[in-house]
Amino acid sequence: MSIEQTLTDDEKLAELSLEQLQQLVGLVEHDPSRDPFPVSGWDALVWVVGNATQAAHFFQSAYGMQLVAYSGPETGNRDHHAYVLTSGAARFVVTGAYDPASPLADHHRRHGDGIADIALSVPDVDVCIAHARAAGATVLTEPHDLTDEHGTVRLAAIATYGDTRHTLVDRSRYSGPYLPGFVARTSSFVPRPGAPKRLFQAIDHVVGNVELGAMDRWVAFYHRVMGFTDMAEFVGEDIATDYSALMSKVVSNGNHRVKFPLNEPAVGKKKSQIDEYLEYYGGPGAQHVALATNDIIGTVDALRAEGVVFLATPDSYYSDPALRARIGEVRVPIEELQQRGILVDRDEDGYLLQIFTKPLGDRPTVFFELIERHGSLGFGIGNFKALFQAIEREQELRGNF
Ligand code: TYF
Ligand code: FE
Repeated sequence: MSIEQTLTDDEKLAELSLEQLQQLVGLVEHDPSRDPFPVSGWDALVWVVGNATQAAHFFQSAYGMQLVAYSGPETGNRDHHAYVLTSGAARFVVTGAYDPASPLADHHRRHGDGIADIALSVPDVDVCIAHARAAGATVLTEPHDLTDEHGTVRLAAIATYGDTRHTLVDRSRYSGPYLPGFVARTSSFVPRPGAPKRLFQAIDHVVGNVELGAMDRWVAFYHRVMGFTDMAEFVGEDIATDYSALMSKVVSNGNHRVKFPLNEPAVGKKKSQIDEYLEYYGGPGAQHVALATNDIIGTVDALRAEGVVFLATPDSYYSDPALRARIGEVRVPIEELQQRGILVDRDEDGYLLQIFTKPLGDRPTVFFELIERHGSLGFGIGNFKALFQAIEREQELRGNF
């Protein structure tokens, strides 16, 4: 068994087994000794928002996340607030400016609420940075140690699309709640009686939207700089011109924990949803985060009870005989999925259940997907038509057509 087959500390803390991760996120075996840029998994998604204090509350109250650490003016950080939240192995860090002159205030002015940093866990920060630099990447932060009484974390950062970065994190010599400078803090939030213990267990994928004509360059970046490889699913020009108004390819790291679909707009009859994103985000950025759950029914019910709004799926989707024939038997009656608007897709490896929220913030930019995998390693290509029609209905309501 290779070291990549062992669980990350976050996964151990979340009491996830290898078998569960294989099902949840499609984890595969991988030999890191021949990988030029070994990545173990996700470290954190770092959000910049207009009001971190309230966004942290929202991620606890609606998405059932646990507050585990904090940094802010009371702890000596006079620039911003940062709340660290977890759900299973997934970690979000929600940041917002305290000082009006904070760079986070500028980030928020330009982009609105969004994901500034897709931080990845790596066994050797220096090896990754040496390889990335030789491959022509922009190194934003050189490798350095942060130390406190809990130990040492080694970090560095490289630039990716737009103003987004990948911080590379080795926390193998650290036992604190997040990073030096943070204090442990727990939720004062009391979950609703009967709510599931966790609404999601892990991050499955994070999608990037890039400019027209830039998708293949970013795919090549992830190959050359980070040693990622292509996954099978893609949307080419043929599908794009018919209805999707986007093209898409997927890259992943060696063990498939980290999967990055990359979208670019396609010229269609109407304004592409990707163009709408680029206009409102002010350039390329993270479009959606897919959260892996082992009980999408319970999760969707709990989220709806807290006021989360999902894209609607028309009844015609479920009565379509072609879809019925293709998906066959799934673990729940189709009526259960229909009641909730959950989509189904099947491929040669198995099936998946998925549903999409409306944009999280004030701008029509970042949103969530909930995904429950049963063998399928895909992204729901069979649902693209129904999904993109639903997104276009929303676009039309916003007047962005
Ligand atoms: O990650 C994916 O590829 C799927 C489908 O704007 C998707 O979740 C692709 C593009 C998009 C919304 C969903
Ligand atoms: Fe997705």
